[in-house]
Amino acid sequence: WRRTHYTDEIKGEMDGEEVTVMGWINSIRKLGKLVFVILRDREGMIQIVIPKQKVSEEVFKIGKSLGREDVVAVKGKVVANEKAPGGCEIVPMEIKVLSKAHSPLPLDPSEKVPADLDTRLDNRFLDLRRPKITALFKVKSEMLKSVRNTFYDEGFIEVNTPKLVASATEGGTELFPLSYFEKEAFLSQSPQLYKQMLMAAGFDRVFEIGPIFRAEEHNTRRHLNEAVSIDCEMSFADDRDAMEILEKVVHNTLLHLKDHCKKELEILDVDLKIQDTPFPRLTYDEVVDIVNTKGVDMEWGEDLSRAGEKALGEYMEGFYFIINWPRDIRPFYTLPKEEDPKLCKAFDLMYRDLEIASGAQRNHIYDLLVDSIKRMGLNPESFESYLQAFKYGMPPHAGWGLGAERFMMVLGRQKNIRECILFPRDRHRLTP
Ligand code: ATP
Ligand code: AMO
Repeated sequence: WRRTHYTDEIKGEMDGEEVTVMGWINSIRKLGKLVFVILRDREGMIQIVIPKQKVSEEVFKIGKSLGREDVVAVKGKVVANEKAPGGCEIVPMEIKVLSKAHSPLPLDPSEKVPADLDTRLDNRFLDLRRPKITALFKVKSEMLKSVRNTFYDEGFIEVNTPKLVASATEGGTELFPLSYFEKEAFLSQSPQLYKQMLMAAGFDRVFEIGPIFRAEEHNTRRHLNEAVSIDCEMSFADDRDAMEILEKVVHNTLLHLKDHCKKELEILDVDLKIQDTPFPRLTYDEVVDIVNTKGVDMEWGEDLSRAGEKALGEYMEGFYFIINWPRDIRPFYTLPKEEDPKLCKAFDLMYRDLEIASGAQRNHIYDLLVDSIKRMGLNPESFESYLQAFKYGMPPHAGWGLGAERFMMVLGRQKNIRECILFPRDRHRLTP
């Protein structure tokens, strides 16, 4: 047996054609001499109608024995029928049960019975069968494809850097330690140091799409302990160049999804708005003003609090950048502004109240970088192999990291980041 069609490829015009479909029993209605089955596969659903008089005794017997979520192959004839959902159905010549499903089901993939998020995640493989959930991951796949395409079009090379590392990059508190033979090691929080070293290697423009691990203690709706980061780094470039690439990546993704994910966006009930570039740029000073005006206390030099982000989100629509950040609240690798060394060349990309990316022009001068590391209370010795790369010819460079799941929260209008990853890792969840 070989599958000839996905369910969504079968149309009324194919009346009389023989097809073979494979999938799950989404629902089943057994009337005396008639069995109605809705068969589901990745692309949709189709009705299989099994009338006792029109099929063999064997087929009718199998039809009667089917249960929800059994996996079956159906070989049959397409019948155009206005009463059938989608305008056509299949009358089977043969049915093969490929696997029986136990009952009762721990979760109802047919979406009739709602379940809470924990139950859904505990039974994620069943949850993922639901068309709304499948749709989100198809959109994620197209998002990643579009992001890659933009990078390739812009002359970036795709790279893979180590995930077992010896030091922190984004501040020391969020690391997962592990033992690496006789040494201590960590799971990588960010490809930061490696993507910069590849600038010293002369790779000019690199990108990486890979996992990052952060030991966030708290459960929030926008933090995961394992996430996917879309990272890039570019040489002979400054913060503005990096922001332009980020705008292109976002803008092209919106266009791509609008074009290639019509069905999925409809299932998700998302009406994507294509926002023109350039995106607005707010300075950090403006942000402090806005947040305070909205009644949330924020002193100059503080990071945005959650309340601050929310206040800002009420004020700003769509995507926007925050630029001109105070140097002291950004990582050591950020380049201070020459004209005002209290500030630095860092930026965040926001969508309303959600940070989806951060980046910066980097500090590429060895002595300044060592000073910065010390200034942050870190020990330059623990960055020795990274610092070496700045001694023998390091071009000026800039880059950013965009959280794939945060981006998906925006694109798929999801309120909880756990929805945007297949098997989330959070404070309490390590299985499945
Ligand atoms: P970055 O690492 O660049 O800061 P991020 O998106 O993780 O990126 P954070 O600054 O960590 O941003 O978080 C943004 C807001 O969320 C801040 O107000 C911070 O106080 C709050 N926050 C961060 N981590 C947690 C957490 N684990 N639990 C609750 N709130 C958090
Ligand atoms: P940052 O720490 O801001 O910057 O991370 C970049 C982006 O990654 C996403 N992100 C997360 N998503 C889900 N769960 C988390 N716990 C989590 N932590 C981060 C966010 C965030 O904006 N090295 C720099 C990037 C650079 O400058 O190139 C960095 O890691 O979307």
